[in-house]
Amino acid sequence: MKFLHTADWHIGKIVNEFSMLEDQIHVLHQLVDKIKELEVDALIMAGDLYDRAIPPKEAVVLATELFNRLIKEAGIPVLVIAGNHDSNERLEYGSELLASSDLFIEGTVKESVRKVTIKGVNFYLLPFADHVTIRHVLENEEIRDLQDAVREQVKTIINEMDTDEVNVLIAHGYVVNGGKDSLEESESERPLSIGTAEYVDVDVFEAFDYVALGHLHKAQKVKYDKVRYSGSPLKYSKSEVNHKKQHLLVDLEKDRLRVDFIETEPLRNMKTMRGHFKDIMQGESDDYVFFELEDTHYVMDAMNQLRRRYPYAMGLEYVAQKETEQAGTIDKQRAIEKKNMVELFEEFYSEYKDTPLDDERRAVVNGIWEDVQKEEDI
Ligand SMILES: [Mn+2]
Repeated sequence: MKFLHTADWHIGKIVNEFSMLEDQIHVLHQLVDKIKELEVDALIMAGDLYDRAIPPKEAVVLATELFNRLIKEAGIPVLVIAGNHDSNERLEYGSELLASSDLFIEGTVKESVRKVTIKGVNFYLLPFADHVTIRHVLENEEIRDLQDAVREQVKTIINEMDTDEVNVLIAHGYVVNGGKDSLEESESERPLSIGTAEYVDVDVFEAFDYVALGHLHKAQKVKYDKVRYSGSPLKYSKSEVNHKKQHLLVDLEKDRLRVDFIETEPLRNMKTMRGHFKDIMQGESDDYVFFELEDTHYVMDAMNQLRRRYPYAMGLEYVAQKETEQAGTIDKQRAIEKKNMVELFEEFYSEYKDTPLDDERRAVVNGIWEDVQKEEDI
């Protein structure tokens, strides 16, 4: 079985006021062209098909075109799950009927995880949902966070799974090796939950032969070769400029895994440019550019001037100023750390009252401070 693992298409995404649609049309149609040349048995889209719960109509048109081409022209089944950016219910529209046309879209969480078998390989489709929703669906009050929830969902799969067969899980979220530090994140991934742990330990997925993950925009594996993020097909934030975007071609049999990387050419690259304004204005580019100006003084109307030579200028930062500001803050912080409480109070008093602290008052403050310290010692 050979399948293509992709994720995080985020169709309809807007980055710093630039619509990515043209770029997505370019790169995703190119991907379908490549798939037609490769011998592939299925395509996986592991969540965040769209960027928003209600995608713009152009985004829906593109998704439809791509699915049509994959199924009718390339002749392969397509497996899609909802990510945290998708609307679970909307994504699932017509899903039961589409399944008979080889388009498998799993949007909402159900009591049992949907299984699709293609050429003898079982694919389990686990759409993204928060732990409260999963707790409700599974009627399990012991579920306290996302890790509990996903563990319970995986249990229901494993109970019915034949481990002699090849089993693939498709999921969306943070899967970690020990802690979240094991992952390389990007700015364009939205947090999954506020207040509770949002990550799932990789060992929850031990029983599967391959785990096709979505959510992180940088391609990476998690602890094992068989647990992978494909990453997004395009750079979607400044933090992604150094990523190498790719799609994973997975060749899988029982106890044998080979992963190859399929590359597509973007319409425009996304990059950062650092330097002085006057030097940068000597060049030009049709890429998406984030500028890091080293000038110490603000340049009048800089962005508009830059856009004459860089029509896709995305952002502008004065790095030299930022660095001096940061250095200034650090110096101040260090100076504060060196002072004792009475000195700090003296500063506060003179700033607030606009007059220095006299000896009599200093004695009072000293006395209070000594009492406080005594109490703390007890
Ligand atoms: Mn996501």
